Amino acid sequence: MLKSLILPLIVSSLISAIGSLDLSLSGKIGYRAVCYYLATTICAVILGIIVVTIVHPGRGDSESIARAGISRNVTTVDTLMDLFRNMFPPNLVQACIQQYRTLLLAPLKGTGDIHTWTMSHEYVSGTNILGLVVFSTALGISLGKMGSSAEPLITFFQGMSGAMMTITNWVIWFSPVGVFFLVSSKILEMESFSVVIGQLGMYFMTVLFGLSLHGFIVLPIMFLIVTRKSPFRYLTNMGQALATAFGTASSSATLPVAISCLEDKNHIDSRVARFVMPIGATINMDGTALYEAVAAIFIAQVRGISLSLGSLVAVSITATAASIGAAGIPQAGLVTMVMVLDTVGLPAEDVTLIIAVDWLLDRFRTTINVMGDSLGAGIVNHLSKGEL
Ligand code: 7O9
Repeated sequence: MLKSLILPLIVSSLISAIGSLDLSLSGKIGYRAVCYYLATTICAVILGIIVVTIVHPGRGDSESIARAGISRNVTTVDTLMDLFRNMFPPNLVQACIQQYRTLLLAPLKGTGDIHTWTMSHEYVSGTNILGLVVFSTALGISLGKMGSSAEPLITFFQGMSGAMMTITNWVIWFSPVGVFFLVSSKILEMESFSVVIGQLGMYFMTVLFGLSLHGFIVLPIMFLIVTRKSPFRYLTNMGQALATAFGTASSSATLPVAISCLEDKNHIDSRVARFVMPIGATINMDGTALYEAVAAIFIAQVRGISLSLGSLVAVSITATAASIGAAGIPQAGLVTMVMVLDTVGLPAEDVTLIIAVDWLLDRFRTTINVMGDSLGAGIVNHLSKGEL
């Protein structure tokens, strides 16, 4: 139910929020939000690298961990270029259901030439959310510039956005039941908790420790310093959104609930919440960035590869890029992880080492992602108060 609200909600919220703000003010708000996103994501990655280096969960006995094969021919450059190609979709209707993906085709047998790969592309199913966010932002900016002739359209999108929030408030009534069943079905699917956690226990705890440090210490301190208000009261008010994030493992599905908590319980200006949150859900993933850095270094440790300072820097850059780009990369989950592994020269199949606990860690990192977006909305709202 929440997922069905995402598409109309982000499009109408972005257009109406940006359209109803003064152009220079929406520029400032966007700039503040993006600075916060970058700063916190980089903090998360560095924190992850420090934690995984100190705890050192990988003990170099890769044979004890089961392996399976997955392969698709991709390069990091293609993956990142797909991100830019998805930002500017040629057809908006198609963007609602498909994403662009580069294909590398192996040389044909019998043609003599065994070195030339052909580049092609395909459209895979999945909403091209990045393209829609970029277009909605552009439309919002243009409406903001047009003055009174844009008013009917702004009113229309305000109505749409308001209606989606009304439906959200109905759906929220189901959330305790929904979260309960989403989590318990996963627990029942699991063979045995000790099998899952056993081999990967240290790794699991390392990620969890890193995420908690970031979510309960780094981000709240930032919030406290900037706003001088209690971050824990603020986060308690976000409880419903955080529980939904944990239950659904999806920051996009949580978006409607998060906006509702921000506006109704934390009294964030609705123009700020509806502008900043869809962008945050798309590009700001602190938990994911921390997780990818920890996972790559853990796998290197298991394989007995020691990483130079240069590789650590490379990991932090790709993990940051992967978390910013995830929504623009088709089938992101695995692909972005492979991209980070690639920078340290590890093979793609090695993601199978950590797949067993991914579904559970996904829930924790999504919760931190939503926490980061929400605290960011509070910080941007505080900084922009005078101008609003
Ligand atoms: C996690 F803002 C929205 F609502 F428009 C929006 C819609 C869709 C935002 C993002 C997306 C989207 O498709 N995001 C996406 C995120 C796509 C693929 C992978 C991921 C990464 O997800 C996180 C992770 O796996 O670490 C996490 N599950 O925050 O949702």
